[in-house]
Amino acid sequence: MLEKIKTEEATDHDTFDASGAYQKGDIYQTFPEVRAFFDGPAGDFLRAAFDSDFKIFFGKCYKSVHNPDGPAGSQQWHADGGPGTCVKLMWCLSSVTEENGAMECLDWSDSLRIFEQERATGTGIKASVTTKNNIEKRQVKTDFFNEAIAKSQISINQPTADEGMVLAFLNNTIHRGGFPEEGHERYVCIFAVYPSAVPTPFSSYMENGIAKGINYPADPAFGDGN
Ligand SMILES: O=C(O)CCC(=O)C(=O)O
Ligand SMILES: [Fe+2]
Repeated sequence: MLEKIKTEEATDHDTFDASGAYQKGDIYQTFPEVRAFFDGPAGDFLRAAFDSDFKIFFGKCYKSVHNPDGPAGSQQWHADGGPGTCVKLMWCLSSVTEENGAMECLDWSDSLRIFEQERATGTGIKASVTTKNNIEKRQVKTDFFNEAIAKSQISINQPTADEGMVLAFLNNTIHRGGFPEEGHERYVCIFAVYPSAVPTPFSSYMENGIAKGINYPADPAFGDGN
């Protein structure tokens, strides 16, 4: 899949959009590799982890490159804030190294401790009351996470590996994308998946794709019956 993308990139200069997202088609519809991933090992893993069927809320592919302005967005400490059952799967198409921005992740127990501190200090509430927009609100939380992580002894996990590594993490684990150094780049697919009461609607994915629509599903039965 990475070879195909790189071949495309060599002739096309708009394979990825300004945010780094692949924009030459829905990745489920475009890449048989993505379908095989869920038909095979990812599907087996998810059914075992959830002890149920699974469904895909969204999937995308993106390329991370060095940003001279410094870490931004998901490269800052955050939790995704979706329902607690949401698992993120990151499928690393390229190798991931500290230099090219391997993701960093806290243990769940450390994430919970920091959320407890956040609640005790009223940081989230203060941010909602005193700030005007979501970017500022996010920054207040990021500052709080930065400080909480810096002053504690908690360990930061940063798995690195050759291409093909798959990371699974609870969407509310505190994490951040690594920051690619100059001249380094990283290609990954990211999927948000949920447990499902009905078998995975693969044919609907093939028909409609798995691009992100809304931020979070309002209903655990989203997509059922398609
Ligand atoms: O690009 C990264 O490593 C971070 C990804 C991330 O924050 C997410 O998928 O929720
Ligand atoms: Fe995230």
